[in-house]
Amino acid sequence: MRKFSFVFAGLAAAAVGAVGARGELPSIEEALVDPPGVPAPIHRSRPARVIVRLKTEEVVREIADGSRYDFWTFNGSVPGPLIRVRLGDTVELHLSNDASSRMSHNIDLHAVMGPGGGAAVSLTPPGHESVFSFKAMRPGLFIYHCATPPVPMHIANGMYGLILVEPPQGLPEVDREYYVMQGDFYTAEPYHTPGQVTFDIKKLLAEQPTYVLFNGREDSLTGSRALTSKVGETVRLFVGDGGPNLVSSFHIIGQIFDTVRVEGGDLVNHNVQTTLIPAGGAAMIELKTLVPGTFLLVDHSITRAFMKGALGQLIVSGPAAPELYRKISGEAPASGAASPAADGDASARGKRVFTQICAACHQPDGMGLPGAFPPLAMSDFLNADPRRAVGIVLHGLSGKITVNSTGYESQMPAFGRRLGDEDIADVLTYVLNHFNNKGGVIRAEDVRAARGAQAKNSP
Ligand code: HEC
Ligand SMILES: [Cu+2]
Repeated sequence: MRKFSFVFAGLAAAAVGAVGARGELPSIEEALVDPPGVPAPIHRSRPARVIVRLKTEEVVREIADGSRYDFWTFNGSVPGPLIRVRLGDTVELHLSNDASSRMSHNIDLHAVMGPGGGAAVSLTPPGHESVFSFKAMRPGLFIYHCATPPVPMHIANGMYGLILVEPPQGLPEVDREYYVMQGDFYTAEPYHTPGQVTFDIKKLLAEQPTYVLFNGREDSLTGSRALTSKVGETVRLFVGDGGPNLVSSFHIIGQIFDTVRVEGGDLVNHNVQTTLIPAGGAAMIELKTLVPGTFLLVDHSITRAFMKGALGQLIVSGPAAPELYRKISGEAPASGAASPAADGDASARGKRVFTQICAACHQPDGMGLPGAFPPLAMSDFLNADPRRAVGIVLHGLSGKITVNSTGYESQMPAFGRRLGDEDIADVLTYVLNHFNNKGGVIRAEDVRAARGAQAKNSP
């Protein structure tokens, strides 16, 4: 971050030199970046005229692996880019609407003091542009969103983002900054239905979302797209909630927030486990990552995290810190000659994946729930063909199946993107060697091979 700031300070200085024809204020063109990225901190001692260009675009994108949705966006991403200005800046906002759009769009920024937060002067038909300016008169982290009727629909389709108004002295320096926004999505089709899925007004009215997501897509912040940090570094998260309906009980499993700028304003709280983020509100969160590992970002209205997609990862790398966190003893590794009893790591990982993911549906005791989730305990279906289970975890399962003489016709989501080969191998090995199942080993190679076979078969 330090290196970055230096470069940015140089650029800003160059731009400040170029005082525009408008007079007093020097003009700066804001360089926007895609989420979860954030523009570099501002190192300016004076206000400027900051030119921000946003373009509304209606784009078809994946909402989850294999499910596509027609998003309405600012600059093609959900959320739109984070805008970063300084207190006292005059922001000149250029809102263009792509010629291919079907809808008119506008923008309401909560950082604006003026009718509609700018919406009153920015309604823009497809192929047109509106320009207005406002002075950033209060510091803080603010939402922006489209406010074109029907407002809830424009927001539900992804039209929101954040604008940060830095105080003159800037924010405390940190090693990393990230940008995360929660939103709720309403599709006519059930969670994880493959193919094109469509907006559902009835679910919107009932405030019963199909998906609750960070950054507009399930798994937008997991695996290779996870947020990262190193042991000993400080991380700042700019977290917003676009809604349209749900508030977020934002939490990171295994972390404590050192500092929360509550609701994005001046109130500073410390040592916070879960912070409430209103729909149409935000929070600035700072934490120091002290222990290596994978930490899950969740809405702690936890059904949303494990069954509607509100799950991200912060992966912290670096040396173990046994003085802060270590295992002293635990249950014996999986029993049975065929189990990887020697590999305590694999067994622990298998159990962890089961607890964090599978238990939500199949229940902690593996017994399932009548009429909804089949048992993994003593499952004749599983034991008949353990390798088939690799494909089930990778790609999900739907349609009628019979487990221990009971029929189920439900849907299991795919975990092929969220879980790595080892995770899947270990969780299945764990399940096969617990809950009175028959034992057996699934190896990471088996999972890799199953992924490869799928890739060859799909068009
Ligand atoms: C969101 C709920 C959900 C989660 C989470 C989930 N499953 Fe399932 N699973 C189901 C449903 C529902 C079915 C039955 C699908 C059907 O009816 O076609 C199923 C079926 C199965 C089956 C085959 C049936 C049986 O009972 O043997 C296996 C094996 C299985 N799941 C393993 C797992 C594993 C391992 C995990 C964790 C990585 C997991 N599931 C996570 C919902 C879930
Ligand atoms: Cu709109």
